[in-house]
Amino acid sequence: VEFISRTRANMAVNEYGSRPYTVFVEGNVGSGKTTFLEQFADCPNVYLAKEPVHKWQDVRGHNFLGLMYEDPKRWSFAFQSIVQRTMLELHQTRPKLPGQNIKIMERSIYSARNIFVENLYKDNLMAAPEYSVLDAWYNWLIENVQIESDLIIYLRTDPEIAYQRIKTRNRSEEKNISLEYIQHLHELHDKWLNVHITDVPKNIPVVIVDANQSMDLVRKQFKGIRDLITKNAS
Ligand code: DCP
Repeated sequence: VEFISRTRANMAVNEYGSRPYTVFVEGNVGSGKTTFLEQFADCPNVYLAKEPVHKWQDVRGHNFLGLMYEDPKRWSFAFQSIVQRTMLELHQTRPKLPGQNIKIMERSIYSARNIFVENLYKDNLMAAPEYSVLDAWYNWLIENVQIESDLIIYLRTDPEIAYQRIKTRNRSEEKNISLEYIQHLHELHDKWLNVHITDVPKNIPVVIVDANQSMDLVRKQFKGIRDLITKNAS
């Protein structure tokens, strides 16, 4: 685990009804975000805000995740519009139970925009006019809606390893995903969270986890992060 910076961000009182200590878990497709989140499933003080992939797979009967991978030029704009909206909803969601003073979110509106939308546009899979619509919405949202955030955890994997995991898990929509696509997503994650060429929103501290090892070993690193989150939130 490597600490890039560790300034304590704008903290509020952490009691039910007030702002929770908010963590975003970021990393490539197949980096292990779901496994990371699972370790907190039994923590009474943690509210898990999981990425709503199932919602993208069924929007009034339409599987937009599938459509996007089948024909990205036709569907990536519609798909990313849905993602942006559902991510915003997740940012607005408050812990459901008393005592949940920590909120851990899978991804954020920031990675939707800076990684996925950016990548689709750069790879000519999204047209410039469509990109500008999403960008205008995004800019308006981050200016006008308070996106609470205290820490980013970056599960960093080699693209080859993420690719292998995607193949192994065999999510039907992802069957034609290419290694090149995963490499591009990796480069954008790294620019954003590793070398900070792209701004990290509000200078949130970033913890980088080497998520290349087997999930058992990665889980061991998680313990340190778990302690860090608990300590920061108390
Ligand atoms: N996706 C996308 N655009 C976004 C967010 C996600 O195209 N803005 C796609 C990529 C994946 C699927 O949605 O095909 C789920 O992506 P994630 O990487 O967020 O989730 P995983 O389940 O792949 O994460 P992990 O394997 O790390 O648990």
